[in-house]
Amino acid sequence: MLNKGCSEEELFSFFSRKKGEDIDHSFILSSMCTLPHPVAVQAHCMFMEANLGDPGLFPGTTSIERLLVSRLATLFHCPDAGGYATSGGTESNIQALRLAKVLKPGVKSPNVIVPESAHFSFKKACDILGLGMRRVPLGKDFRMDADAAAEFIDASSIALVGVAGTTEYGMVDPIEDLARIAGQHDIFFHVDAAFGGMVVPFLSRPVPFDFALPGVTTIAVDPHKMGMSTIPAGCLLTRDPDLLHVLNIDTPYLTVKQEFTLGGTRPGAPVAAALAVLDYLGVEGMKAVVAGCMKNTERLIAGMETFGIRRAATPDVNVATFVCGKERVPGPWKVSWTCRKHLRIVCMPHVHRDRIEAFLTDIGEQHA
Ligand code: 0PR
Repeated sequence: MLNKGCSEEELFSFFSRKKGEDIDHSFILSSMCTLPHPVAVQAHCMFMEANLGDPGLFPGTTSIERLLVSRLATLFHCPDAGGYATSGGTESNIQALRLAKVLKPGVKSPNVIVPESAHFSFKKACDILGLGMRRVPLGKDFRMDADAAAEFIDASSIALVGVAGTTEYGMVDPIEDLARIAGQHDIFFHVDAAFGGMVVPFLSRPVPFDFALPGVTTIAVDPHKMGMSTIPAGCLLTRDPDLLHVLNIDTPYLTVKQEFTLGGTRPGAPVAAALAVLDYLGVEGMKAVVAGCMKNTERLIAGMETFGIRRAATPDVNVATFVCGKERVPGPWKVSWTCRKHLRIVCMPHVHRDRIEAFLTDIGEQHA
């Protein structure tokens, strides 16, 4: 630490330099985060000091968290669902599996069944919770094979996981079939809709993935991805409004005497930001954003295919993947590569149509 503090000018010229070293968003094609919506930024700034970890001190912010849960619960066809704002998909997935474990105390060597495409946060969750992880292969369409999933379930299985909007290929698993299987086996069924939860409900032809399906126990959804909130904003929803209370531990000196959250001190700012975007845009506004992202995804796929670069999958959400060598992608663009070595591009709201065209032009020149 500096012995004598520095001037504001020095401080902020240093920060400006450092910010300048970050990648310009107009070249970021690999991220599932995006530039926050202006109303999210404004709301975030209003609630900078709000700590949801001690709700009695911030009753207004706490009611915003409840509103956020209720908006998402309604969107997911279960207005009375419970839930809370998490730091993102990782925390939501950890907490969902923690719930599943606590609900089945007698099981020796418990295991969970996840698709091969599950996000790496499930590996973290299983490590922390001491759970075995059984990875179900994907079908040719990059979706979890529901019949194979059923085969993996045994007496030690405490949870089944499906993904709505996979990280790498943007697929929605056959959630309807998985929900039925979960119901037949009376097993906890968690849907990781961290990405797809803010996309699928706004598609012109939404596929079923939420509480409308009776077998779904919990859903993870991240406003800090397609919800255009500030970071960190996630949400875990439970069909049973009281389910989270099984995780309660005593917090004697706080304004509430028990808590079920993973974090202690929790930021109110991104929660206000998440609600701001939903209320400002409404369903119509979100549909327009999602339609734009899907159109750009389709244009990107069509454009790449004119250069003979084949799609790896036809995605359900705005993630495009290609059979393409690394040498074909020009320098300034930040793209990513899947485990199967496919080029992966996420058409987030900051990836405007002109950026897609600029990328295609660059690829085309490389190709010529
Ligand atoms: N579930 C799914 C389906 C996800 O795609 C992700 C993250 C998570 C859970 C975990 O969410 P948190 O990272 O919020 O805890 N998916 C992206 C990924 O790992 C996150 C990301 C975002 C990565 C921006 C890079 C980046 O620049 O690829």
